Amino acid sequence: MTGVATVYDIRMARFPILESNWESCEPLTVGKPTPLPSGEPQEITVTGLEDRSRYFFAIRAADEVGNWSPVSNVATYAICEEGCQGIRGNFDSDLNEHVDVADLVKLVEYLFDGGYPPACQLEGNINGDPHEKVDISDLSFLVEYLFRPQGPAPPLCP
Ligand SMILES: [Ca+2]
Ligand SMILES: [Ca+2]
Repeated sequence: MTGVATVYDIRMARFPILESNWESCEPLTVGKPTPLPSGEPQEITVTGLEDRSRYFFAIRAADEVGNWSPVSNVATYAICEEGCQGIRGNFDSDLNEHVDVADLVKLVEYLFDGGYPPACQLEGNINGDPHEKVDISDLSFLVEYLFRPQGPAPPLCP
């Protein structure tokens, strides 16, 4: 909180970053800033991110004798260059555009367990409501589609 750190360790992952999975996150080295005094804004530009993906970023700092800070707050960023594809409902943004139980799991996590919205927001509005809301009516729509023979398919992407 005071002084100047000696070095940063900035990491990226496709999953939420925690102390426990820090070592499996990818270190960002290109353009990594040299620490400025505490409180000074700094930035790094990350390139080469893949479309239809959500990324997480966090940082740790160390002093001159190698005391590392805990993992920082975790920033997240989703890329959806191509937008919604095919029918809605590919909540987990899998590249095959399948709408299946994996999407149901992600939707339940998002609605009830602090999970993240889909990389492509429109994919989450599975029932295609005009307000583009993602809520429990999308959950019931998806359950009907997946488990009831007469359940209609999600509408096409706009
Ligand atoms: Ca999917
Ligand atoms: Ca909806």
